[in-house]
Amino acid sequence: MFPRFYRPAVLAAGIAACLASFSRSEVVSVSFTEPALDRWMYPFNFAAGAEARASLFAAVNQAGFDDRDGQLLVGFDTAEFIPAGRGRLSYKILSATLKVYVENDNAFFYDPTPDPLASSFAPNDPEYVPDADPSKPIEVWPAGYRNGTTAATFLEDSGFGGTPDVFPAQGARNVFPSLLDHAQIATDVSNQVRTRLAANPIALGRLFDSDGELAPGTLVPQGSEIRFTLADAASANIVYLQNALDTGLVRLLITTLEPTSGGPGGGTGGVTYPRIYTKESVAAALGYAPSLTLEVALTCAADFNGDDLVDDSDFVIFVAAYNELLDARCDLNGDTVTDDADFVDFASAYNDLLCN
Ligand SMILES: [Ca+2]
Ligand SMILES: [Ca+2]
Ligand SMILES: [Ca+2]
Ligand SMILES: [Ca+2]
Repeated sequence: MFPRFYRPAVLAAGIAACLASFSRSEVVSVSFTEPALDRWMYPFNFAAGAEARASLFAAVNQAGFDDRDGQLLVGFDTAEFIPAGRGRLSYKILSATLKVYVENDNAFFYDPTPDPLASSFAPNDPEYVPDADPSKPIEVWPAGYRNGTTAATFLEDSGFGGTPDVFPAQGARNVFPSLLDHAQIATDVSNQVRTRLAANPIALGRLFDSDGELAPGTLVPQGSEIRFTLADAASANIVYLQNALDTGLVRLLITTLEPTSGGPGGGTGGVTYPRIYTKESVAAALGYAPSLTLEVALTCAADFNGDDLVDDSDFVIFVAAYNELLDARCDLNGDTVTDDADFVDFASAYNDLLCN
């Protein structure tokens, strides 16, 4: 086992390689102006895939319903523009931005920061902490699947779910927001309040109108853009996104823990949760469909930052994953962990310097 942060002298030898042969690997920039599929994932959505909007809300601790009750699934098929099947580590995601648009007007407040999970507990719970700012952030998560469904087989109009854990709909959904381990095994976070499961989404939505980013705590006007920055090479979720490009199927779930106080799911009072335009909305013609913009460098596996070189910058990224061990970010031999075997592969590529 190499000591953590150990850097063998042999690694320095590659620096002298001639840059005259430098040739930039392919960088693909593509914008999808609407998704291949978008679907309101709610057990009583009887127009699956054809609905013009999706309500995002929670039914926290309501037996028979998931904590994250109303969710929006969005899917983009990327293979036509970004060749699939090159191997996960060939895809260096330089930027990835998902945008969706708010359908309702002044119904909820802009919360751009994470809320503690305990702020969703019952106020009489000993672990409850108050929410420090109004509303809940809007989150995007990797999609996980159950009941034999997959990203390839679950279509916009596919069935919501299978047999529920608790009638009528708890724990039933075929597609769910997920916490992924290093082997990309998905755990459903739809009930993370009642199960007290700590997990982080890929990103929180930032909200913009034509004047720029909204001020936190203000009511959100209709037509506001919800912007998710998906790519952060330091996040373990980068592995999910790279796998998605390798299969050509990017599938994401947008959800919030904002509870219903009206509308579907019970309760009284007005709507206090976001509603999002789908591609079927009348407004889609005005550009309100969910969109995805990607910039991806197709480079060699050990070039972790996608600049076509395997150098010290990549070593820094390697060390971060190596120190986690149960982390596939720099898993060059495909066994789901980043360890000494990967270091040997990395050192070889480092000594070559140029991707080949
Ligand atoms: Ca749809
Ligand atoms: Ca809040
Ligand atoms: Ca590099
Ligand atoms: Ca490995």
